[in-house]
Amino acid sequence: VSGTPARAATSTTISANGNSGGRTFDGIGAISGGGGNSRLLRDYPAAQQSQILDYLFKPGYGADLQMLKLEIGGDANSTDGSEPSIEHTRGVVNCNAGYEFWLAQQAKARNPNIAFYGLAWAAPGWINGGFWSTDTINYLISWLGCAKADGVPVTYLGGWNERGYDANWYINLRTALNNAGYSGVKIVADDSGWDAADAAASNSAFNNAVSIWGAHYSCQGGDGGNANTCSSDSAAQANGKPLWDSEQGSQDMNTGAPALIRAITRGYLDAKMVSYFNWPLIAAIYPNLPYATVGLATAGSPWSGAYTIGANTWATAQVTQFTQPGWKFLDAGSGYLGGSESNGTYVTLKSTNNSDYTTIVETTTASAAQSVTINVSGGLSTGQVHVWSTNVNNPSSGSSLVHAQDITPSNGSYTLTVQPGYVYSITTTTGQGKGTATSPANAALALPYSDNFESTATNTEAKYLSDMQGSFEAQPCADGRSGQCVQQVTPVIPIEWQNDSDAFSLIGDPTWSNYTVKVDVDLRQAGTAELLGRAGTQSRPQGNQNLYKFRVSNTGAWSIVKNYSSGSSTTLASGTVGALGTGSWHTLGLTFQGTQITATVDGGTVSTVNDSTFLSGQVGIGVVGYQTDMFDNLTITP
Ligand code: 147
Repeated sequence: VSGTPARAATSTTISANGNSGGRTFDGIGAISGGGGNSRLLRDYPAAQQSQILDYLFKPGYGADLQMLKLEIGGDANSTDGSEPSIEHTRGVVNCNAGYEFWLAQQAKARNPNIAFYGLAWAAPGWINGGFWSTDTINYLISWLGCAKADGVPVTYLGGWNERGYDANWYINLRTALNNAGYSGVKIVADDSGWDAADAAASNSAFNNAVSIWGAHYSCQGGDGGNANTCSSDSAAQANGKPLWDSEQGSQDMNTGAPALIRAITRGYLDAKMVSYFNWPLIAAIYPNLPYATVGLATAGSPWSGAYTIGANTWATAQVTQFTQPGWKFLDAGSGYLGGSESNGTYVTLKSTNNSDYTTIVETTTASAAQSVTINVSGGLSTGQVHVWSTNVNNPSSGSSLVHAQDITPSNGSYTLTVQPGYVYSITTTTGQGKGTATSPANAALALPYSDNFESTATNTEAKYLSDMQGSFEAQPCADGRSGQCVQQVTPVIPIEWQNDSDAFSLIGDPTWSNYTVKVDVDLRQAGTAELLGRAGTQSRPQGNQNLYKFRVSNTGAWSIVKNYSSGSSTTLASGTVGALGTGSWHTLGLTFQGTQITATVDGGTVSTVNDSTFLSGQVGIGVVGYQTDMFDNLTITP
């Protein structure tokens, strides 16, 4: 037999020595926020909602997250939506706002040890002095009060997502937290890069105020990239406080799994980072929004209950189900297979009982099988080890979180073979497991669909309605109408994180094609309201979306506008109807039939235009600016 002689397999000896030094592991988390990404999970049918939550949080079932970062909603778009603030107007606090506290309660019910971390992307516009102000500090303390009242113990608090730092603000935040009874809340700075840690070297007051240095996308590649290597800087490593990869990911739930596991192991090896937060937790968003398959799972179909658990869930489980926050990395048991990054990496962590340990080996960059020998010493258990594996390079449900083998060490030593493209967890612990719940089939939302908002509680969001900018919440109807309406309740432009747009909210199935959408509107101030139809692909920022807008103002001025995801727009028709005035109810309508678009006010046709650009899409309501207009009786009929 002739051919290429086989290369000698790489072999690596790992020293699992309980006496080795290393940093403390703080845990693996994910981010619900930055934002709007968990929105539709709230409206899932109870059975599937519970299954999805189990896959994310239930110990021994799925991702088994050890931490959860929550967006502190600021009424402005933070990527895939606008999360509601607890305080739309100064002094009026509603601790039931939005879905983050609900999500945290669900996480805590499944894992009482999960740790919570709050971070703001945007903030309400009543705040004086910009984000780095005393108003914001007081606002964050109000949010902590809501968290406490809602049974969500918050351990970590950040500043402003990816907007750098103001050292004096963090110093003042520390003092204010202490004075308000939150001395146990640890400050993370600055959810951007490592500059804050560098500055702390020559600013002891700042250094004393901060407990953790959290930087974003410290592993190469970031948004859609590979994360082959990670970095922090020497000042951050010399500082002594924990270093966190406080946001990383932005990867498809399946193809992102190799980068996810690399960021965890190489985050420690290359950058001494002891925590990893995946962005985002879940893509519970409409499929026409950006990042619709990015997260640990997807849940974009609340009417059908369909969901998908991604390989990112199983890559996460390979760490979370085999460790606990507070365990220690063992530096002697952590490194590159065969001394080279191209073969893969391994980290070893020991339990707080100084006996159990887990070695995580990833071979995502390897091209051949390798041999790994583990020598156990320094008081660690020499008992049987259990080997679990996930094929992350070519994921399938059958090859995810598989209990592959059990090995009994001989004289504290054992050898196993690892295949390329995998993550292995080699552990003395038990209790791991893989959930078995399955998703129903996906289906479109059937028409006709309507909501008169009567069953929506005051200050909460209407079913399926997903805010993109501003905040739309149920309120008792005004101006002579009884019952519940939906009101745009963000009265002034927020302190934004992403660019401004009109305040608007989307609902429905992107596959809807020919339909009539109607909504009653009450202009509460002078200005223009919008009815949106055939809303399709959205790109960033949120105003860049393929859709048609029917705009009508209190003066009666109207227009039909075609808006593109590129950001450009064209007015298809415009004119004037009888003045709508303010403080009275009117009905706006849009009918799409093939290429014909008909706009109506109070049942009378205002205009018919022909346009063939967008042939299907969702509906939406909005205002041009931030008026607190009211909407009622949304109907979509085929
Ligand atoms: C992050 C934001 O913090 C998230 O809210 C979300 O918008 C996410 C989408 O990818 O983006 O910001 C990033 C900042 C830096 C990188 C990637 C995302 N990066 O350098 O690759």
